[in-house]
Amino acid sequence: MPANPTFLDRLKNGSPALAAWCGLPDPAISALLAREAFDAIVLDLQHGAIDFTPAMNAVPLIAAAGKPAVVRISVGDFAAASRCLDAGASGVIAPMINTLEDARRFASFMKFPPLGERSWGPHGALTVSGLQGGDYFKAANGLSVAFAMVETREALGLVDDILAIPGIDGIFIGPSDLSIALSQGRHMDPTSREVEEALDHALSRARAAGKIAAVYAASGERAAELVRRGFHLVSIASDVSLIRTGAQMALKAARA
Ligand code: 3PY
Ligand code: MG
Repeated sequence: MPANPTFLDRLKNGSPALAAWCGLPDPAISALLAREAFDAIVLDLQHGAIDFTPAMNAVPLIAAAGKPAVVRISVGDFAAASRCLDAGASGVIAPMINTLEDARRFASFMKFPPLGERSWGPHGALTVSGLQGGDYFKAANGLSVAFAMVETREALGLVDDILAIPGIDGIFIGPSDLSIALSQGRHMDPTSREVEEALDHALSRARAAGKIAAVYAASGERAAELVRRGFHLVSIASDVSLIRTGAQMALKAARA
């Protein structure tokens, strides 16, 4: 690995990365989790209660802890992907990528020409990266990791073609939505047999394409299992569930 590895180098060549998953609206929460031993912090703008401005305020706080910030944008809000990068995010996760057109549009907002069509304005990113404009421009496409979410039957069917798009660095699998899709709306079970098979398939296709395979895990135990299977990046639980689990454990101990 290079002496100053980018987030992409780290994911490709380092040990599997574990990310915290944050949706609570105060940037202090993601800043606090960034000081724990997580390798990255995800800010969830799709389902989290955190809005765009506090999420962008969290990015430099996460960077100050030496950790990459990764933002999950809302469905189809590809223009927000460029703004997250402008603020200094190291990666963006785009949910519900169901067509090649979705994937191409997402990639185009993530990468500067000639790869994509990102426009210039990296105000926070210059501070976070410590680079001057011209140097940032040269490095930027390698500094911003584009994750296309695979969480529907359509995306699973197109996984090789999504992975083949030059500006897409990897896939991020959403096992809950995938379970709803694969069961045709019959259940939500992120560890169902069909989901497990789909996870193995998508993981092996990403590895064959030389791209990143990332996935959401509801618990530390599930994250350990997914790391063992070979995922490069696994996000764990959420800030909400970490608070609830901590509270339940403390109360259980106090009442024992
Ligand atoms: C899913 O499991 O569907 C996700 O999007 C992960 O949060
Ligand atoms: Mg989902």
